[in-house]
Amino acid sequence: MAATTREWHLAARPHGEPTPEDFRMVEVPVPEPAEGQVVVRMVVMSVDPYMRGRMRSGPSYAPPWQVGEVMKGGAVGRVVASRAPELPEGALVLTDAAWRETAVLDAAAVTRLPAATDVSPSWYLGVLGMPGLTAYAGLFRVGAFREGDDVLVSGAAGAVGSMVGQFARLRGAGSVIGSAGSPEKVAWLRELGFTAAFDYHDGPVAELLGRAAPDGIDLFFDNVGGEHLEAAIGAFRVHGRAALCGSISGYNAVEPPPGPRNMSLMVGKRLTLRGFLVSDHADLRPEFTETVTGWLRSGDLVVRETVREGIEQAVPAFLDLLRGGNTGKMVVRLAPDPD
Ligand code: NAP
Ligand code: FER
Repeated sequence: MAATTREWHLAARPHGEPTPEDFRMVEVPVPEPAEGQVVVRMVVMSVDPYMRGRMRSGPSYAPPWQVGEVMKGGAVGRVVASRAPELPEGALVLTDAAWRETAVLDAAAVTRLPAATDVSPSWYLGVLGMPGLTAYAGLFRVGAFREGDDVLVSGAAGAVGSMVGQFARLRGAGSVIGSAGSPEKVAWLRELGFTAAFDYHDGPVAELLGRAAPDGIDLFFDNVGGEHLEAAIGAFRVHGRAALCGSISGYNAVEPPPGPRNMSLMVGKRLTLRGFLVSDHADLRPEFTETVTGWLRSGDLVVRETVREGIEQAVPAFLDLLRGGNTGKMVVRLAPDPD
């Protein structure tokens, strides 16, 4: 077993866009596991937009990372030594203990996963994990999706957005319109079966949306906020609904970004704009897993990932994620897949 592990610490709280200097990689000893603990070798770790919020001090729904301490985040790992009978060596587990190669964890703090079969371990960080459940809960419960709805998804080529658009299509949306940040992403959205897609860099979002959805939209799944939200409010039909999932266009902002200037339309259009957190919808997990596993088995759902290799790449992967360097879920592979 490795006597030391490399791990990433928060070095400084960023002002605006994070830089490599805000992080530090350190090598620390791996302690001996106590009774009831396991040693977990990480196979693949997640980098996610919400982590930008954890770099900030101050009140939030998630506790901030502490300067000088290891950062936390989702990962799938393999038990390489065990002092907990319920988690034998070789077991595959989901943990929130990554940004490191090896961790000693209480058995109660990890979730055992099925042995690797036709499911890639990284899918538990994406389509079958937190982002997939976010898409499912946000679209079907928060957004109250109905067959025939014309649906707009911002951040549509990302981990959450690419699932939202496909889930809507599979459940009989009237149309699915996606917005993303490059021509390649737009082309991929068309391959996925989106009815229309545009690159939000190509002009004012309201104009691009007006062309993509001239008759308006019923439901908006928003990952981006700002100009996208204003454009959607303008494009809504009466009784339009928005599931507010994220507002990544403002995550690095130093001043609060301007709000939509057309909120007065909400009254006449009788709009519902509803924010949500995936953690409030854990009760949907069994239904979500069954439905999405079915779509994966039938080949109806396309999964794409952007995979970086090695713990050294974790920070560059995170910085790239915030700038749109990923298509589908961004993950960092730390060890070969278990057999
Ligand atoms: P992701 O979409 O895979 O990756 C982030 C994407 O954001 C980038 O690929 C980039 O794509 C886009 N982006 C970055 N800056 C942007 C800007 N200024 N304007 C428009 N797009 C920008 O990430 P994810 O994990 O699926 O998360 C998507 C959203 O869901 C985030 O807002 C996240 O915070 C939110 N989220 C919320 C919950 C919840 O419980 N509410 C849970 C999970 C995720 P482009 O190339 O298209 O710009
Ligand atoms: C969670 C609730 C919300 C969580 C992530 C989020 C990792 C993400 C929120 C965001 O990106 O805005 O429990 O778990």
